[in-house]
Amino acid sequence: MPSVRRVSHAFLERQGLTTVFGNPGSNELPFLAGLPEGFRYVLGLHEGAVVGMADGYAQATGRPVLVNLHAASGSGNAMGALTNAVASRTPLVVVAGQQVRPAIGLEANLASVDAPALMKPLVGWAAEPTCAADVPRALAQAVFEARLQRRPTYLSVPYDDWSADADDNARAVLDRRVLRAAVPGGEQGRWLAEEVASAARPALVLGGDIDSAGRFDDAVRLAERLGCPVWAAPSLFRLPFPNRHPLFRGVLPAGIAPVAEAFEGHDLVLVLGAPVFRYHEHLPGRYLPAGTRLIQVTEDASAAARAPVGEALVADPGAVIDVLLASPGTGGGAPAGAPLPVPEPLTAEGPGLHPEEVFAALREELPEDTAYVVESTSTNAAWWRQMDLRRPGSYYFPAAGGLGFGLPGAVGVAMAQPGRPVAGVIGDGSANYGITALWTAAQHRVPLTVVLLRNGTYGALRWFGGLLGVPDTPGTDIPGLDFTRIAEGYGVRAQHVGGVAELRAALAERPAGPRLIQVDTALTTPS
Ligand code: TZD
Ligand code: CA
Repeated sequence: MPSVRRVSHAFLERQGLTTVFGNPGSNELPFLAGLPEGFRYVLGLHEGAVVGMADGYAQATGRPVLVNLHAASGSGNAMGALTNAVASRTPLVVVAGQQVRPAIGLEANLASVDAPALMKPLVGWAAEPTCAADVPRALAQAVFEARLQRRPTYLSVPYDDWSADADDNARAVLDRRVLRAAVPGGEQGRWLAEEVASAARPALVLGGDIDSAGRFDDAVRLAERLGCPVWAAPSLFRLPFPNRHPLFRGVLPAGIAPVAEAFEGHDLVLVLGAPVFRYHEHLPGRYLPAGTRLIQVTEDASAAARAPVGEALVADPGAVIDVLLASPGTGGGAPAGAPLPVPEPLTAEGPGLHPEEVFAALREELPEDTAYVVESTSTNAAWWRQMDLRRPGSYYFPAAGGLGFGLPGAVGVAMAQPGRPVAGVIGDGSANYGITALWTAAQHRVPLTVVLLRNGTYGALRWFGGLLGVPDTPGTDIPGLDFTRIAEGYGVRAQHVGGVAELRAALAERPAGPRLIQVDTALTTPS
């Protein structure tokens, strides 16, 4: 009779989860023993980096990815990174090792006392199988739940389970398939098309889910057909629309009152693939202006249920785009004009470059199809003023605002898309939360450019301190960090560039593996 381990490996292979991001301990070794040939174990040196890399990899491939963590301690280290994966709706399947069954109740060292409860508020589903024979089925559920809910799931497995026998019933999971249809019914489709067709001044709000679902180009078609303005939803983690398209109005501000202000004059706001809304700064006010209706289309049933305003349809927003494109009443838009021009980059006084000068250099020196993973918080306005992103999958940002996604995420995106240029744009504060991903990049020779913006401070916090009326808090400056030496310690070649010309010359090089370019920048404000 095959072992639970053999059946589980075979299941993962059939489902295409053969790249495993992990950091193991003793509890996990019995699962990893005898991994079949086609598997690749990508070792990360800290669980935050492990999850960040897996998140980037899963987002860029669009498929569930297996994450292997050590008991409660490793799972705890991963928790902050999981907040981002929840918000970006990334299907991560976390399998953690547990002590042997007889030792859990005793709270032996490395026993995770109530493993599912530890993770439950974050993940979409968490369990520890009630007996060894149930492990393959539970693993299958972890994969299917992650795929269906688009949310991380968590399975804790006592390590003595892996060598147990798997009977015929346990093997039945090998042939399982779980499919989903998320196309709106005919009546719902007609209702939506009529609402959109009869709106005098509709507006579109697109969430990151549109890019995750591969509907970036379809969203452009829809907007041009409707001829209506397009915003990206607040707290954007992926770009759903070309940012210099003449219909694009930018990313909505993440506050209640300013969102309502932006919608002034529109009778219908159609939100596709986003919560309503992921606000940040608490700026109270009415949710919508008088006379504005809102219809939200999302696959995330919880996001539909918790929205404070509007009507919602739980369906695949991509399928809804198809319905609207096929509906005769929704035409009327004029062909879009040329992309909006990029302004001259601002310059800074003093020694550091203005972030706009850095981003102008990226735009002009890196290939047009570069995928950017950004975690630099005070430079947001400068970023959108300078960049010209026209392709799907061009932009990733920590979805819940938890730092530590950027650098690992960039490594994961680059591993997922070996043919596409990838750049991480990382602040000197952010870099530290996921810095160990540099080692994995070096070991796997991941082709990746990390542009490290060093302004010596937590710039965004300084700005927030001003907004909150507490400008003089401790703990916001980070002098004395040299990322060229840190990177070299992890095996990544690195250089410090002094000025724009040196930066541009460095960016024009195309090394085969990872490299880090550190540039000193001036402090600017995020908006
Ligand atoms: N810890 C974690 C895990 N996530 C966070 N978001 C923070 C702390 C708080 N935080 C921000 O929200 S922005 C920021 C911190 C510490 C500063 C980031 O500094 P940076 O970028 O150097 O990366 P800027 O451009 O200097 O702001
Ligand atoms: Ca900084």
